[in-house]
Amino acid sequence: MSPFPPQAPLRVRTVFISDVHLGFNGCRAGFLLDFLRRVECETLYLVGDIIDLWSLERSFYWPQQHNDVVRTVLAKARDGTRVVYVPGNHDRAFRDYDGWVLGNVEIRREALHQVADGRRFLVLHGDEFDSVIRASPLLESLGNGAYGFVLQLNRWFNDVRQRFGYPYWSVAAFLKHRVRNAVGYISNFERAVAFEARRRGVDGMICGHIHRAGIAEIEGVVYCNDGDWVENCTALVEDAQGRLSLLRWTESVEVLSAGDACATGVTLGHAA
Ligand SMILES: [Mn+2]
Repeated sequence: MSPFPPQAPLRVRTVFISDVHLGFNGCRAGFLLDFLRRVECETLYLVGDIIDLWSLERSFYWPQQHNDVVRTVLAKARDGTRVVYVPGNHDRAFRDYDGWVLGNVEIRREALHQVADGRRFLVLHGDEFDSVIRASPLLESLGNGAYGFVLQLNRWFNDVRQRFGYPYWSVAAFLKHRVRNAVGYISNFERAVAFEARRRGVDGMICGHIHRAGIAEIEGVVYCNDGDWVENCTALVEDAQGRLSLLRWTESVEVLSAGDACATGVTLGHAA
């Protein structure tokens, strides 16, 4: 059941969406178009994997609705909405344009967003944490004698980080921090994100990538994942007071998580 009147615009301060995968036939562009046409915001963050260049390379697929999504976003940018595009791994090529403004859309490798109540959130796609997460099951099976492996991983990981202009981050220290919790991929991802948020001295992190929407407070920082428009059709929105909520926008609208103070994370669907 929709908590909003059917035709009224939804007015929020900020909208975060990611993992739209335009150019991939799994994209739920119709629902997204409906959402974009109904929502009014000061700032729209596109948190990566907006255009699926990997899929387009395999086979070209670009229906009218996907074009309409692009046009709707560009129209918002033209009409005064600040649009910030933080590319992901499926649209990695756009990372080369860090700092550029194309069609009123700001392209950023990552962004810092201050919510209305003053808290600062780092906005990035989330594939930055893949290497750490893939390593963890290996590490668990290797047990204590795995230092050589960890150091090699550390070297490789930091080579990648350096390429993207990140400072050094000790994988070993991170693994030590989390290895006690033998938990699944999602939890590892959330913890990696939270660890990075603390390391960077921000109040929280807003990301996508794993196609699993959620808001959770993890060891003093707020983890927000805006989900995706392939399976879950979710958006993260900030209201005028700086509260962050998750919406699922399909034929109906559900508030999955209202206000980010909640300690219970909302999770949906599977990682992708
Ligand atoms: Mn991704």
